[in-house]
Amino acid sequence: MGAKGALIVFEGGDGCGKTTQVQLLAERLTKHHQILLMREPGGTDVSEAIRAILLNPKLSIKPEAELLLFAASRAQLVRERIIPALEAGLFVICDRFVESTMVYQGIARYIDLQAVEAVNKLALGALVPTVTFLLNVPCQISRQRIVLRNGADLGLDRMEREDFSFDGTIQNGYLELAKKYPDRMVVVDGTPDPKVVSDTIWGHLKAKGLV
Ligand code: Z5A
Repeated sequence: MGAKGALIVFEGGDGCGKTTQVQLLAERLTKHHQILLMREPGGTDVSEAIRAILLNPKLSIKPEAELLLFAASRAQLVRERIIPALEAGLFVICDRFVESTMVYQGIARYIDLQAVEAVNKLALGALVPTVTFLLNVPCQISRQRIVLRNGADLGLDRMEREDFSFDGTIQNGYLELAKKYPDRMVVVDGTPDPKVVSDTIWGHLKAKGLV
């Protein structure tokens, strides 16, 4: 594909601190590189329209349809934004990516993982993330963070209303994936102060020669 930049992905359950870490990394990286921040699902007009469908609590979406909607959003994002940015030498930081689909649609929704991988591959083409950070936070702590952030009524979206979001399924699913793919995923303890987590991530990027 000839990309010159790097694709840095943040993964983890709801409230694990991805968005916080994306912002902190962006502040540091921007002193060294041109960057592009993306979130999934979203990031293009088409992908944001799909996001609105996917997170709408009024809709009941079948698991296979959900999988394909996430993949459609990603296929558009990859081709319209990510690949051109990488080819222009930018560092792209993405809040969620293919591992979210493996865990939420594959593990939590019980869709055959090989089918999920095949769909992910179609959405990605030849693109491979440079590094994926998994922010590991126990689900009780993530839930407390969401309660603190959203207030007692939670204001949950369609995915956050699912039992699996805060019962350990997602956290354990991610840890299983990280064991299976140690070359592409780096597990980071997401429980300390955000600045400490950010320093750990920076250390990994340094060790990989990316910063
Ligand atoms: N989904 C899927 O099923 N399949 C897919 O392929 C993809 C996604 C791509 C997207 O929701 C949903 O789509 C998601 C998975 C599914 N749903 N679920 N359930 P989203 O984008 O709206 O939400 P999210 O990705 O789950 O992010 P979030 O809820 O906003 O959480 P976060 O970004 O990980 O955390 P945060 O916003 O940085 O932090 C949460 C709070 O904790 C906030 O108040 C922070 O100030 C606080 N925080 C952060 N870090 C710390 C530390 N270190 N200590 C203490 N407090 C902290």
